[in-house]
Amino acid sequence: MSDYENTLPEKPAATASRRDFLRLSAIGLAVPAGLSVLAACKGESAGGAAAGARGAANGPGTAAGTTATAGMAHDSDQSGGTNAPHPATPQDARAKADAMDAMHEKGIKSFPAKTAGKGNVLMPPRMEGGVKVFDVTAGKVMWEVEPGRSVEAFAYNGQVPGPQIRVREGDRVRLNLTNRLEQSTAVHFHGVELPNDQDGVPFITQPPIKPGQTYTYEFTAPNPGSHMYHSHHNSAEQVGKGLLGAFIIEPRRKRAVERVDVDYVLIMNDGYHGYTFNGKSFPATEPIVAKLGQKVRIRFMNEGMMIHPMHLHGMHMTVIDKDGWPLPAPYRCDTLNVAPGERWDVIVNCNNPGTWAFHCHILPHAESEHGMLGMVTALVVQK
Ligand SMILES: [Cu+2]
Repeated sequence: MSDYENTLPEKPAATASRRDFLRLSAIGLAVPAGLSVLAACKGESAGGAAAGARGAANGPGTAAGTTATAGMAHDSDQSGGTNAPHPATPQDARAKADAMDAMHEKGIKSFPAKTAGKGNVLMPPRMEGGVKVFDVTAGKVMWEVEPGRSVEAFAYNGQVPGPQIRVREGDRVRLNLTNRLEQSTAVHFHGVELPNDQDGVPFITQPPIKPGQTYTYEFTAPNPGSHMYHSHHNSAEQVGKGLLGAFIIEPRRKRAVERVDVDYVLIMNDGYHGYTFNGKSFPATEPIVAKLGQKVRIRFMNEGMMIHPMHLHGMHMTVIDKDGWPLPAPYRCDTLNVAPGERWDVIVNCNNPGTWAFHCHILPHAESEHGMLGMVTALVVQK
């Protein structure tokens, strides 16, 4: 990052162009240690990142603190909201624009913000007589969704989403679920074609797992693909609060299209914790990082209750799998609707360097007048 900071003017010029704003925004994006962010955002295509910049292009600068923002949020000028014709003087408008822009900039520059706890961490199995064993405990925790906002969560092994489980087609798999919640639960393997008695639905295929009990699931991993595991008991609350995770069955033989450099699981939720990717809301979401020329596979999984059209800037996605099943004819898109329960696997050929906004395109899931929020992350393509 410091390489790019050196190239910055001390203050953005009052007549800064939208292109300048984009360049500055990209510099504010930090990535995990050892990685650097490209500042080479290419102008007009990063529209989402520039949303806050549109009102700031003209006129002399007047510094405005965040205290000036109350009027915007609550419409105290009775103008009918930010979309209505605004009666304010040009000076007032400029001050308000600056205040709004400052909030947007602050959010973007804090990305990726540090929070306590990380979910969706790959869980190595314990081998027991040739069986891959996963010991999972469901319990209540406090979970930091974004800096300073901690919520009650139901978590597998203390993580939201629960640990990422990967096995291979044909593996013998055992999952021991211990219930430390104050309500019963059960685990359903979503998308996995199991014998009926392993399906995890209380009163249909098994008794509920009561508080304090441990219950064992065991099966041979069948159809490969991007699947999920989650509670199937009082699930609006239990899944909404975090009892969910990725359950990936690797195929015995990979297709050529599956040979990728980065394999990323992106789980969406929209319940008790707000709009989240892998248990975190922007700016605490995690950027996806690749090098120029690399191939990234993204496995979208929607564990929420709403659709989320995922939109990638700068490059298209090639959709290869739906619910773990290879598509007969992969197709390209830049916006992919992911409905509750669905999994979609896409490949991104990272041929366009820069920091690219990557977000749900139901706009209130991604942005407010205070800046970006919720279902926003970035795909960083490093030169
Ligand atoms: Cu959405």
